[in-house]
Amino acid sequence: MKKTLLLGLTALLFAACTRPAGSSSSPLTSPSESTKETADSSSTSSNSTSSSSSSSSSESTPAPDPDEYFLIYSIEMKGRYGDSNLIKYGDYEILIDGGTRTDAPTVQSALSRYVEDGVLDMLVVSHPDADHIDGLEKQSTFASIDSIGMIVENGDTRGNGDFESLMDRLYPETIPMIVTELVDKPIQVDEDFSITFLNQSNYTSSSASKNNRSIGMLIEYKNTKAFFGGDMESSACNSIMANYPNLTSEDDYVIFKILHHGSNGTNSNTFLNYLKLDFAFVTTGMRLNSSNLPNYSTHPYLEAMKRVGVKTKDTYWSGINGELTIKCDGYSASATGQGRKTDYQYKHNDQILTANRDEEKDVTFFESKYYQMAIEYNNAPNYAGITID
Ligand SMILES: [Ca+2]
Repeated sequence: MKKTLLLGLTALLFAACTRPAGSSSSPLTSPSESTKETADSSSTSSNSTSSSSSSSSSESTPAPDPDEYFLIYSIEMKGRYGDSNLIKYGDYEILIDGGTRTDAPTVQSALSRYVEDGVLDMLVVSHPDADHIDGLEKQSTFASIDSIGMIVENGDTRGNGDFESLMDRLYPETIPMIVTELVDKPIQVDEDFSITFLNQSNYTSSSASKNNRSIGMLIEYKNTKAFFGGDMESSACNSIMANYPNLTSEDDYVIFKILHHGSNGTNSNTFLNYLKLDFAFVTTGMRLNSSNLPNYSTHPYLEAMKRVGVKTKDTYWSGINGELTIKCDGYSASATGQGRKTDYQYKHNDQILTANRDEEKDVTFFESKYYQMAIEYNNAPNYAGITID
């Protein structure tokens, strides 16, 4: 990526799109300061989930510094589908999407706990579908946020009027930017951490589906590249692959937010091969069937998750774990959950059982009873190498 432009351009961007309000939006203190508490609280339960995720680091890379990392919070969604993720690097936070209206209190809670300086440095709306933007249309969501450094939208006017008027009322000093103004101009938060908005042809296509106009972002930190693409479907994925033939390499540690809540119509083998992923997670509300059992024909679709599992068993879902904290030191990542807020049931030996929330706080998707049931009844591959006892 073009890291040469950066520091000066970033300063210009921030100066151009914001008028500072109250507290400063300037990045960064040391990430070790404000994230220490989370790191300490998560270190006691990372056990087996973190052990297998460092395989792709090359032998020549330096030993990771335990005080240097960034975090991704995959927020537990309760609404239909729903997508909201908060990224935190020191005092620099990026919120990507805000879930459904039902999810607004949960997103508000995450913002109040993790944006300790009251400055949300970047807010990205991947695309204005209800399950991504409605949670951002309630004033209460932003109760703890004094200012927003930067707002980025994809320019789609279908369904974002309420969001724009709320932002204009709450944060009139922050002028929303359209992603086409930002593509390929990395925002360098410090020498290690950068955000690049990726170019794809659908941003300017009025005939493209809303999903296919989703914003593509690459977050880079040391040896890690984390890809976020909202609800991108094949047209958008094809455009990304054409525009960035070498977006990642085998030497990178690649984190992937599974596209479109784990839709089966996207997350193709071609795209997964292209990304060379090492770690994956999906954000979507759990939609059980009428018997309170897993529904493998909705998000996240079993077939899509099976494709991801071929690439990495380090795959997580906040629907299983509850609010998920993904900690990445630049060379590998680990995940821990807070425990989900609702129950689901699963079938084993034709008995209906309730999955244990505490036991599933830190498990991978493939270790969960949700997936283990599919091994028994849907011939799903046993990626985790365990069986229901
Ligand atoms: Ca901040």
